[in-house]
Amino acid sequence: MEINRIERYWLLAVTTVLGAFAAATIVALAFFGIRLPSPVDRIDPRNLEQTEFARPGIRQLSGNRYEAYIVAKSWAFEAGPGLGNPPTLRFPVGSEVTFYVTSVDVMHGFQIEDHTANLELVPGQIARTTVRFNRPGKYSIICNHYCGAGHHVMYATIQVE
Ligand SMILES: [Cu+2]
Repeated sequence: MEINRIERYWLLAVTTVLGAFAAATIVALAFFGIRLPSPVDRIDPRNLEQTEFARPGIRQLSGNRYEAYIVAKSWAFEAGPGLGNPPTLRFPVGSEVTFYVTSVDVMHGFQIEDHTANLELVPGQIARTTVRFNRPGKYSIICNHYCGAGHHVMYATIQVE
């Protein structure tokens, strides 16, 4: 079969780009510990009472390891009582926090400023990501998925101290 010279260049270019993407993915997985966020489990968003999300909040597992259960709804992140509105989640420097987040109404986003946490919150699915907070500071959690009229006021704060 005869392949045109220009077509051959295009095939080579496309193969090279795809190979570079595959190599970058493998390097990210193997050396940088980057993991794709994946849904952990499903829940019925109309029936939160039966799930861990009935009491959102921060739980200390051991030492510097924490879990945070957060419910996203139009247009706020609910992270438990006593954290303010919008909530401020406080963690000591060096904490490793696993966030479990779900949405009860429409698609929302969950992105933590300056950290590699970026979840898409699909109603009925539990999204999970683990973040280590090594630097003291104030970091915003924002909804980065347009979710309606109050989207721009949907945020929370993480205070690392
Ligand atoms: Cu939004």
